[in-house]
Amino acid sequence: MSLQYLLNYSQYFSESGLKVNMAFKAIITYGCLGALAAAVALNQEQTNGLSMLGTLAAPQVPQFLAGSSSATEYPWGKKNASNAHPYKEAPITGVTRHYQFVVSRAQLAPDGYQKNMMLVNGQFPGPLIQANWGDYIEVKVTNNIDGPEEGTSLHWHGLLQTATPWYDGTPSVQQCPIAPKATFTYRFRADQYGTSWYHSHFSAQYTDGLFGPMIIHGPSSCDYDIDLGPDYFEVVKEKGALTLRQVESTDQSLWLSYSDNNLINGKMFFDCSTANDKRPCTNHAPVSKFKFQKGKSHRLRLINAGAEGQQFFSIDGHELTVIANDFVSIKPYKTKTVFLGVGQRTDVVVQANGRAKSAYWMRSNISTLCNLPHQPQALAQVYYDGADTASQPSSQPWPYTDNGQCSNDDLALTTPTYAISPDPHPARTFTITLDNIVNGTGHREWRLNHQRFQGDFNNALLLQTHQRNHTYLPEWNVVEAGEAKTIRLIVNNNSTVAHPMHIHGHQLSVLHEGPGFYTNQPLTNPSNPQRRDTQMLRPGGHIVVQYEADNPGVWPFHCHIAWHLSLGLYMNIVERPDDIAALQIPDAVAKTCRDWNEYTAQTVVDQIDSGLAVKV
Ligand SMILES: *[C@@H]1O[C@H](CO)[C@@H](O)[C@H](O)[C@H]1NC(C)=O
Ligand SMILES: *[C@@H]1O[C@H](CO)[C@@H](O)[C@H](O)[C@H]1NC(C)=O
Ligand SMILES: *[C@@H]1O[C@H](CO)[C@@H](O)[C@H](O)[C@H]1NC(C)=O
Ligand SMILES: *[C@@H]1O[C@H](CO)[C@@H](O)[C@H](O)[C@H]1NC(C)=O
Ligand SMILES: *[C@@H]1O[C@H](CO)[C@@H](O)[C@H](O)[C@H]1NC(C)=O
Ligand SMILES: CC(=O)N[C@H]1CO[C@H](CO)[C@@H](O)[C@@H]1O
Ligand SMILES: [Cu+2]
Repeated sequence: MSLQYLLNYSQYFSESGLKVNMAFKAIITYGCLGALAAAVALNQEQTNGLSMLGTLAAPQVPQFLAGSSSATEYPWGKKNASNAHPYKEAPITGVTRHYQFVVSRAQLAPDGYQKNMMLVNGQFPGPLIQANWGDYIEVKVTNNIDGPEEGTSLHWHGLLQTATPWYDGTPSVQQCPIAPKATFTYRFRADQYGTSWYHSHFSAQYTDGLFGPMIIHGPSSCDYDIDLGPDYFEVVKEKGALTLRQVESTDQSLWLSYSDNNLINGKMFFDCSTANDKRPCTNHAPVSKFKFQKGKSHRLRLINAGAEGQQFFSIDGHELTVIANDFVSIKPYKTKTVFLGVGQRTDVVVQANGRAKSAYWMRSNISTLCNLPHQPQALAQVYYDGADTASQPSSQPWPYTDNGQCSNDDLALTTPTYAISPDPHPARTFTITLDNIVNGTGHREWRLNHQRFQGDFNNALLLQTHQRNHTYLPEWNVVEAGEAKTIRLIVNNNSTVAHPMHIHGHQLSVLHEGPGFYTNQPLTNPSNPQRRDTQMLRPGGHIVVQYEADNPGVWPFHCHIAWHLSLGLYMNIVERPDDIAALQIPDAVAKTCRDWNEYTAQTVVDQIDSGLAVKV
């Protein structure tokens, strides 16, 4: 670690009001990276339950699934990444992919430190959902969470849910939580193609491991030989969630939340000497391993599934060709490092042109200028065919300096392969301030549009709007866009922290981003701007995003950092209420509310956060 690095790090803490000496904690944890010696390692079941992800035995992903056409012909025929509208021209395949998910508690030690987790089918990360573009996906979710019981709800990140806005999976918005012992079946179209993930949208659950990858096979802007499948990073808090005392405190050093480790595909090691309780811990958890075939090109599907943590991803000695951001195919460009905020995905193709039979480190570093990690560095090992997979790589990282902007790659670099020109005169423009205040009773609040969000699990906004009932409590933070055809959001960040802003039900055309509040600067690539479902908002900066209101529903727009979401950084946008009233919503959706109301009539549910992220 260079001196420069350390100085920047300290400076960040001073700016956010933290004690500078906290920066030195990171140095201690860094020491443990040197201790990556071969030693008694935990087995796969102890670290990841029934998942094989992160091992050399993890199955490769095919280019598409058989079922709707012959095995040699693409199910999407001659549609490609530049000639077919990516949201409106999904092929009609007539195929449904069925999944059965049982959600339950478990104890695993992904990085050596035993954690109470919540899993799908006993796997961490959860099972891979795969479909071809245009297929339907049907997921039957059974809530077996017990000891104690809890509700649950799954969100299919980035999918548009066109014509099925009730299956988006946000409790208090499109449904009530799935009650303990109850089952709810989601059925929605694979309406876009590329890489994404699903995760619980109920309180603490996704930070406890309740998430998994979702791959939708479709055209690609670049050919490749081998699909290595999902490549996750996520941060974990080993030392337990924030206490209520911490949340209520106005002392930032108590209130800001540290992450404790950073994992790739659910694996990393941990320095047990930093643990502060007596749960079982070993320093020798294995890291993820990947196979490369010399001379072949490999597609990696990067997913930032973290609770916080903007990440820099790289592979020593290998360049990355970026081919997609979120569900959007882009014109390929080369880079050594790619930046992902929480909730974002980037697909890269890597040419295996390293030395035969050699090994390299794959790295995902949390930006220490933009986040508060105790241990920012995640490592994984890449082995060429014939390499000794018991040996450690000795490769060196690309030189890299974090500029501390906490922003995605320059918008001018990222051009979608299918151009969509947003209307220069949107019907509605909402200018929204994002800020962070201490309220009248001394509580910390994260706010969008001057309001902290707090959901009501016993009510679903889509269902009440369907009844033409537009009486919304202020804390539900509802913005009514009426029948407007295009919606522009200008978000000014009046806080010193970066936020990955995510929308449901749409892709955002990102028309501008930068430092300071927006002052009508000319738009970037106005005829074909970058589109994505999650866009970084810099500290003190702004984003200008726009979408076509072609999807009647109640759509969340929120920061994807779990601790911020938990303290209210969230709003709902009601889109085309007249069309919502005409929707034919299956009764199973309203039944989630009847079941939840019945359950909560007998049990007191302790909902002390916004309901949507971290239980504090
Ligand atoms: C997509 O197909 C069109 C023909 O419809 C062709 O001109 C174009 O080069 C193709 N683009 C890609 C990225 O394959
Ligand atoms: C990741 O961290 C390592 C160790 O601090 C550093 O050498 C490397 O340059 C970093 N890479 C990126 C892309 O941030
Ligand atoms: C401040 O926030 C807390 C926690 O959200 C809430 O319980 C309290 O009512 C708020 N106080 C005011 C004055 O809004
Ligand atoms: C409308 O919704 C509000 C909030 O959920 C509820 O309190 C009220 O009873 C509803 N009104 C009618 C007429 O159902
Ligand atoms: C931003 O926050 C500062 C206090 O930190 C406040 O004085 C200012 O009015 C805020 N600006 C906006 C646009 O809300
Ligand atoms: C975080 C940030 O940039 N805050 C600034 C927001 O704007 C006000 C003026 O309206 C400045 O005083 C803050 O420093
Ligand atoms: Cu945030």
